[in-house]
Amino acid sequence: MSVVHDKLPDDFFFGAALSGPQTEGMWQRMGKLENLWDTWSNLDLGAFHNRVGSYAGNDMGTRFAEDWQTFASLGFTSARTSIQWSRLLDADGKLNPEGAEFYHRLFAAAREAGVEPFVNLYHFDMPAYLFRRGGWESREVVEAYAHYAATAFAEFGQEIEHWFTFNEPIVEPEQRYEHGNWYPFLHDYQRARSVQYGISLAHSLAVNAFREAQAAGVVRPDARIGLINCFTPPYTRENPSDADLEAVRMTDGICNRWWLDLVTCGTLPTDVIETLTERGIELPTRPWDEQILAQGKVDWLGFNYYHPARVQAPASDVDEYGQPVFAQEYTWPDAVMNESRGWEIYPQGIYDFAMTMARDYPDLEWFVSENGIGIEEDRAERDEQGRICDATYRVPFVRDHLRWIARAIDEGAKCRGYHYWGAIDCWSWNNAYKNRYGFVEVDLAHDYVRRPKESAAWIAEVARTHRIS
Ligand code: IFM
Repeated sequence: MSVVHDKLPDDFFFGAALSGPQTEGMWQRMGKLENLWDTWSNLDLGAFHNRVGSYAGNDMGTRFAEDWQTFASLGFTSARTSIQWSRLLDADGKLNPEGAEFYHRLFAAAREAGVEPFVNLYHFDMPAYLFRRGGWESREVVEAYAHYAATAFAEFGQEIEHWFTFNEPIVEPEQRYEHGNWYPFLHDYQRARSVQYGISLAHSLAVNAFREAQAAGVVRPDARIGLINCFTPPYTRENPSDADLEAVRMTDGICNRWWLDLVTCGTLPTDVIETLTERGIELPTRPWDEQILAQGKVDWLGFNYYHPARVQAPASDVDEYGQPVFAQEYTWPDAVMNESRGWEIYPQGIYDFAMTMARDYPDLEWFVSENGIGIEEDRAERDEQGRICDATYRVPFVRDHLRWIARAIDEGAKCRGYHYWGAIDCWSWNNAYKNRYGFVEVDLAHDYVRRPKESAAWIAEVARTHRIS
C-alpha cells in the first residue's frame, strides 16, 4: 500500500465473535441435549487436542457478566454469539424454559455492560437426534430448523436487533461430508452438495420466518437478519491456463458466489449448478424450492476472513474416493503462513474480496464478522507482569487487516464493522485449545481464569480512537 489507510469511519463498530458451543460449557445442564460435538467427544475424546472435548467451552456460561465487561473494556460495542439449538428446544421441538432463561440472562447482561449482542442461530451444532433423522439432507430437519428459528424470534424478538441464520454454512458440507475431517468422516461429494443445498433452504425458510415475525410485530421493527460465511478470495498462478481459471470459477462458485447469490438474489449460481450436473452431481430439488430460495435475501452479510484460496487446475478429475475434483491447491511461493493453523496470512485478500463485492453486489452492506490469529499455546512467553507477550504477532496481524479494510472503505466498500474471533480464548472444535486467538488468556489449569494479554491495550486504543496505530 503506498498510501497508508489508518483511519476508520466514526460509525465503524468493533466487537467480538464467539459461539455458544465454543464458550458456554454446561454441556449437560439446563436441559441441553446432545449435539454432534458431544457425540464425537463421547465416541473418541482422543480425536480432540489434549483430549479436551465439547464439554469444555470457556466457562462463559457462568462468567458471562465478567466477559461482557471485558469486551466493553476492550472498546467493543457489540459481540456475536450463538444460541444452541440443542439448548433452546427439547427433542419434541418445544421451548426448553431453562435454556430460554439462560439466553435471556446472557443477552441482558451484555446490554448492561454496553455490548450489543448479535445472535446467530447455528454454528456447526446439529442436535444429535436430528442428525440421526438425516441432518441437512432431510427435509424434516430443514423444516425443524425453520421452526427453531421461528421459536427464537418469538422468544427474543423484542430483545435482539441483529440476527444471523448460519455461521460458515460451507464448512459442514466440506468438513463432515467431503473431506472426512469431522464426524461422521465422509468422503461423499454428492452428499456434501445435498447438505449445502439443504442448508440453503433452511436459511431461506428462516429468513422468511423472520420477515413474518417482524410483520406481525413479534420481532422489533429495527431488527435485521443476515448470514455469515467464511469467504475465501480466490487466486491462481501467474499466466494461468484456461483450466486454472476454470478451477478458480468453481472454487469461487461453490464457496463464495453460492452464498452471495443466495443472499442478494435469492438464487444459486446457474453456471455452478450446470457444471455440477455435467459431472453427475444432482441437487435434491423439489417443486417450489425456487420460491423458498427466493426468500433467502438478507439485510446484510457477515464476512469471516482468515485466508485466501490459491488454486490451480487439478492433476486428476477425481480423487482417491472417486469424488469429482474441480481444483487443487496452488502453493504461492511468496505465501506467509501461520504455521500453527496452516493458513496463509494475506491481509490484502480482505480488500480484494471487498472490492469484488462492491463491484458484483453493490447494494450489499456487510461487516467483517470474524478475523483473528490463532497461535499454538500463544508461544507461552510472558512479561514480568505475567501477561502473554503476543503483541509482536497479534498486533501486526490485526493492524494489517484493518488497514486493508480502511482502504476498501475509502474506495467505496460498504463495510460497517469488525468483529475479532475469540477475543477471549475459547474452545475450537477438534483443535480444542491448541491455537489461542484471544486478546485475553483463558488459563485452563486454573479454573478458566482470564488474564489480558499484551495486545489487549492496543486493540482497546484502536477501538476507542478508530485510528489504526
Ligand atoms: O473456531 C472457528 C469458528 O468456529 C469459525 N471460524 C473459524 C474459527 C477459528 O478456527
